[in-house]
Amino acid sequence: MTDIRGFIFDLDGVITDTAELHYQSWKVVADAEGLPFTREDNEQLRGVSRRESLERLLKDRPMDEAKKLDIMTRKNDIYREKLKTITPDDLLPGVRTFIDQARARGIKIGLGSASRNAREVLGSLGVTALFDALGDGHSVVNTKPAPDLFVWVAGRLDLNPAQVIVFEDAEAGVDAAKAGGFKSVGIGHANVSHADFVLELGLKDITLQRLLDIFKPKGA
Ligand code: B16
Ligand code: MG
Repeated sequence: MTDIRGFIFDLDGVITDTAELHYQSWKVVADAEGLPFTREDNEQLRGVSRRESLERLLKDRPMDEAKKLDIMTRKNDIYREKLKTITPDDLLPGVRTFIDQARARGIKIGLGSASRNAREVLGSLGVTALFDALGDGHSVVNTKPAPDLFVWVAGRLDLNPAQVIVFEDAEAGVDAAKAGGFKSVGIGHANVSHADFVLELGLKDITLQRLLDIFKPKGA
């Protein structure tokens, strides 16, 4: 095992909770299109791209590309309006302290979010400057559960995956971390039990030192 030199954080569900805003936005367009969509359905959209979200929402219902683009644009316009309400108070508990402590220890910090709005959200949260590398929905072609986004961020941090812990709230995100050879911490209790370690209550539930101890190489 290698010493941990970097952390890559997912955004929605790890640093802040935009899932409800995604839900409300998809709900408006789903209702307008007569597509059934519930909060439970929304859980299946965690961590997956906007396009994959629409595909899951449609299930097997056929739709031409122009219509899909129209729906994705409408959803995003609504979502971006809602993002205007985000402030530093929307950081999830424990996040700021955890990242500050990690930086003080020389651990490099990356973002690995599927969202194309991630930079704006980080800015509204007032935490952009804490990140050494930002990977978002514009960074790579293959989205989670492909490992590409996390590998791209690790490259920017000049680290190997084995030196990095990925923090993820989504099944697809933990799958991506594992596929890339990263260590993983699952946040929450929705389908992340295959992570190396699970924090049901989020980053407020652990100190930096304890987490590093958990991932310390055996015998070190
Ligand atoms: P956008 P994450 C993901 O964020 C959300 O969990 C997911 O619900 C959303 O579809 C995806 O971002 C794309 O977002 O429409 O803003 O590009 O968890 O990867 O930070
Ligand atoms: Mg997420």
